[in-house]
Amino acid sequence: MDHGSDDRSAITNARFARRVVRQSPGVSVATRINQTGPRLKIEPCDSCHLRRKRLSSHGRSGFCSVASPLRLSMLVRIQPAARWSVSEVRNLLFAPKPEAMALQGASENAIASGFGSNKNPVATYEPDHKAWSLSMMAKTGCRPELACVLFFLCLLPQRVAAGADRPNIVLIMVDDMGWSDLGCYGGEIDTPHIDSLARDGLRFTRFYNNAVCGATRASLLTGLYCQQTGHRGDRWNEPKDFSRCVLIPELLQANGYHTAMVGKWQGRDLAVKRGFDRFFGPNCRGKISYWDAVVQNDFSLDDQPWAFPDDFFMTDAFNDYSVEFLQDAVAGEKPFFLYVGYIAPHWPLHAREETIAPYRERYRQTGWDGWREARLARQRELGLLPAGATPAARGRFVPDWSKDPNKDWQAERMSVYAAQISNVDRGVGRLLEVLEQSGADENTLVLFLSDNGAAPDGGFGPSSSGFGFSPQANNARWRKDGVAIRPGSGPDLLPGPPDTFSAYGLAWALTSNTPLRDAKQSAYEGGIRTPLIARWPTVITQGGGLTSQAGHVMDMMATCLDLAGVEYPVEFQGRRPVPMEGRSLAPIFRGEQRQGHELLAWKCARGRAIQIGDWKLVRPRDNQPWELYNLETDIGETHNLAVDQPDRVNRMAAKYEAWRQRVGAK
Ligand SMILES: [Ca+2]
Repeated sequence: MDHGSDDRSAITNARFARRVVRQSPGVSVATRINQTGPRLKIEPCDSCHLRRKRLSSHGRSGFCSVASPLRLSMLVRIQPAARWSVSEVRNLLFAPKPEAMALQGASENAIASGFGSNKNPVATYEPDHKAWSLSMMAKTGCRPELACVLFFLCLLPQRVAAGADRPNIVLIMVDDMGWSDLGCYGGEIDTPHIDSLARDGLRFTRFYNNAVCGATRASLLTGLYCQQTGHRGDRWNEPKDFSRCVLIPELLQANGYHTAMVGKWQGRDLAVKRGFDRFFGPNCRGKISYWDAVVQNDFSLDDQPWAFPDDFFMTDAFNDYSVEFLQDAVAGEKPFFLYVGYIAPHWPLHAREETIAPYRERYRQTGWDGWREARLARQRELGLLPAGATPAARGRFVPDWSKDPNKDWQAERMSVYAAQISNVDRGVGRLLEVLEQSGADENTLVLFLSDNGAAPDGGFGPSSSGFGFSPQANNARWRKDGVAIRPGSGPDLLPGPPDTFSAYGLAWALTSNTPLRDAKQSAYEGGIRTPLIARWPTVITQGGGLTSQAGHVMDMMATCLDLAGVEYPVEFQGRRPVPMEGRSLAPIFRGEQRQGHELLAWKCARGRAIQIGDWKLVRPRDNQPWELYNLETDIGETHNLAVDQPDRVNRMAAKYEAWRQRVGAK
């Protein structure tokens, strides 16, 4: 590759930005520049041209470190096809920091300089070349590559930020849903709209949460391990004051996004005090009902208490407000971020009869054993379970379906659970309809995931008590209307209606999590692995794909900031947030191999774990030894290799300990 040849030697801005990302852990840069707007090319500087050096002499940063240790320059070429005028580009390049910059003249020959007192980058538009020449003096003692990276970091995010076409983001998270409940992950539950996201988008097969509601939400919203936010990691609903961190909506709101949330909120402040322009949902501090107002779950609409209508059903209300907020958002001028935090299919098993009915025969005829086998077969067909990969062993204590004496009741439990997911699916369908009708769908990233694996609660057989309700208890204290809950569940007390409170139990939960081991709150994969579907027609152009690149809910912050062209702040509204841990998923959306996390680690309610590549070290309880698995061949964590590979165990255990101390995990 010769520097003298414009096209062959130039590197695109997006490639450069990706290099920056690779070299600057924790820093995210918008890299969609090659998708829309003017296309920029960074070309070798004059010195390089003179010396006819090869591009590789620019080192890893792509900048010249040969010509001079202090003077750096580059040519930014605006493609002739660009639809923005030169002055618009100049404004995009330099508008972000007007106070630090002197713009001299307004013509196309303008020279812009400034960007702080210690560096003096100069940008000159060269009409003959239809290009901006950028040069700067690096600060003495500063690595020139680094200086240039910093310089361009000033430019890139705001360039995109000022554009009119930053993507909208719709982030949908369900609660306690298993890995394979969705049709597109091998399940038998009817989820046509969610499946359509997969058909048009990308499914992740190794994406992780924190095994429980509160811990996952803490990571999701902040880009940090939950312990770094002050959350212990093992409590579903520990209050989060977020004083050590900053939230996605806060940063997007401060950078020109319209932000809205519907659903489960667990913060100390109202959501509208933490970055959301609009909010509907409960501040969830206790067990909830889908049918009624209950204690410890006050609902708000924005900053006002919300009065329950007579025909309230929670998932329907979430669907209605999501649609309303989305309709407002697509009608507005700003790009938007909509976060829908469904509580379904979390227990209690509440659903409308017409939603349950279609499932009854399905689960009466085939139980947890049969559906587990069917899911495994479907997963092999879909490529979700690679040939040779071992699924989890069948739960040791799980009763044999064929011998279960209460099949109709068992089937009813799973039918209500399935109905809850169907209800979410209908809401997703309505949201997609709004996006499509408004034309916003092309440049809207829709993400769908679950906050933890399927929940094991509910027992294997009928009961007369549970979840704090029992024949001896005062069961009328929970609902605000004072109607008592009938405690327990069984053939004579089927789940679903407003005066019941039950869950579907471990047997069904393990089928929901097929082919993974264990369930919610566990550090085995059944606790921490979630489906993640990403649909973004502008960027993910080949639908139906799968990626096995690993990611974590804390990557959502980096992803949102990357796409919005926003830098993670050192200081925000008086807070100095812990540096971001997450990494942008955008390269994966583009079909690239991203530089992933060196490791991922967990301290869950039940167990702790660390993953490095395909290797996973997991300790199911603190008084039990480490177990070692290779997830590539053993997705079900069936064959413990710890005894065979003591060195690997020791190395990974040491890394776990270093991680634990670094993030402050117990
Ligand atoms: Ca949950």
